[in-house]
Amino acid sequence: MSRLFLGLDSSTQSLSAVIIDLDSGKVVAEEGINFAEDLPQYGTDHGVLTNDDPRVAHAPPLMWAEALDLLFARLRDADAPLGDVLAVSGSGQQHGSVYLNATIPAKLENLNPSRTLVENLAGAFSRATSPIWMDSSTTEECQEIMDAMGGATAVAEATGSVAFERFTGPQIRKFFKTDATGYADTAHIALVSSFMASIMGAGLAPIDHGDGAGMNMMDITAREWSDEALDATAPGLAAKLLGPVPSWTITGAVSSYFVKKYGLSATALNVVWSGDNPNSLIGLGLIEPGYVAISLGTSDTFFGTMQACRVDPRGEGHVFVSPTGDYMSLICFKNGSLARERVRDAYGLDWPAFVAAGFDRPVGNNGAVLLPYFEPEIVPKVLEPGVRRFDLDETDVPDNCRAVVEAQMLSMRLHSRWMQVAPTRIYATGGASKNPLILRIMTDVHQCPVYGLKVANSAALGASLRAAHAYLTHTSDTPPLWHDIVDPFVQLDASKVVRPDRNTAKVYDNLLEKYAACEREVAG
Ligand code: ADP
Ligand code: XUL
Repeated sequence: MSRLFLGLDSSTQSLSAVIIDLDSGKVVAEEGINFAEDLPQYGTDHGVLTNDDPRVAHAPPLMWAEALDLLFARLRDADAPLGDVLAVSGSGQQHGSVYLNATIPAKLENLNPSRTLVENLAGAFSRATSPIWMDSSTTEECQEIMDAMGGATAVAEATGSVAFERFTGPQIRKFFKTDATGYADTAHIALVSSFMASIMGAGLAPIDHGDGAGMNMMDITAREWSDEALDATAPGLAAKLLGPVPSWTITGAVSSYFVKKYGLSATALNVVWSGDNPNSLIGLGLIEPGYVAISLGTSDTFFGTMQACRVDPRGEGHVFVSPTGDYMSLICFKNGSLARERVRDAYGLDWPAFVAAGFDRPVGNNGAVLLPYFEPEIVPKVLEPGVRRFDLDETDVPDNCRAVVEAQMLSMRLHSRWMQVAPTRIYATGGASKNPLILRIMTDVHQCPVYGLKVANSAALGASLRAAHAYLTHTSDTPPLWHDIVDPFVQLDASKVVRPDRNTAKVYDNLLEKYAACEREVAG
């Protein structure tokens, strides 16, 4: 038997697909479209439209639709087993929003396979471009929403996060304030995820709980739109939204457009999409509280599953809903690889030399602390960039290499305390997760085993696993177990696990106190 499921991932720079075989635990097909390279006519730089105002970041939603046509054509031309797929779901970059007029439902229901998606959807937008997560132009609107709702903490307690510039509510408010006619013409506001799910399912698809939590509009515990938040955002907003619904909701069969044109089965089910972080949580197998991922990319992110809804009192972290129905936390540290690279480059080193230098110093580096705010930092909030050293001389190369990594790992430990989840295993992913110095310091600072994970496209994989879970929930009498679905796809290489040296615990407990004091001095 082989039961196949398709997962799509509409990210900032690309649209990708994986088809998994649930029974063999294998990925059987994979394709991708790069927006800037494959769709240059949209004029984006890495998927984002350039703007004179550096705070503004928008993307053309028709580009995402056209990418869907290109991707399915590639899958079909590569003889991917589209006809055997039982259910489809997807992942969208979080927070981005699509503004549609009253013509959209009819257009979705009548997608004509002899025309392209772009031709089919032309004229359906009340706003030509979509603000995405990189946009930081809504500071004023964030303040207005927080004022209307009784302050930052009140917004965080109600919606899971304080008002953030990139979150959808402040973005909607800005649109309402700057283009009242466009806002009035908007019959429906979708997220990137629900827009793509709407195309796949031939009708407006609801927003799911996971992505809904990234809007500053959903009551995080009731999992309903918060009337208070909607009122603080823009008038008449409830009528323009669909959902929020559990992440395993099936909207119906997939659109006949994809059946006739690309060979999907007419009985394949369309499952609501979610955000990229909730999908990655599943793609990395983070389904138990205490399993945490540290993704070491351009920025570093720290995320994991939580059973209780706990909101960060300092307003630095986010609470989303996990696709399992639990909660998930996410903290984003901007100076991740960026800072490590800057230190490495300052001393003219390559990565092996950086690693050797760091290992040359003792655990705890005799109390040296380096605060690596090469760029403004999100956590802790530091608006004015600057590097600060305590008991550390800039000319001591090995000390600086070790200090930057120790500071970053201590920062993660300090700023994740609010979750009240002691990690029992850490999955390290991203470009820097092959660095042995970073893994050693990570395991010792957190006193927790670290597994290096090689999951290429965790968001698309997570979407395919969510499609499988929704399908099984829908078709079987007994609810499926997430472990049964996820475990075969998350390969832990036991020989590569890095285990903490218990003798280092005390050193890092002490250094954490010192680190926190240094941080307080700089970040307040
Ligand atoms: P993103 O998804 O943000 O594009 P990646 O997960 O691809 O990022 O990671 C890219 C980063 O990985 C680069 O910024 C680079 O500095 C870092 N990196 C690559 N190799 C190493 C290494 N051996 N040690 C530390 N960092 C590394
Ligand atoms: C999360 C966030 C990004 C986007 C794009 O809050 O803004 O991770 O989801 O990847």
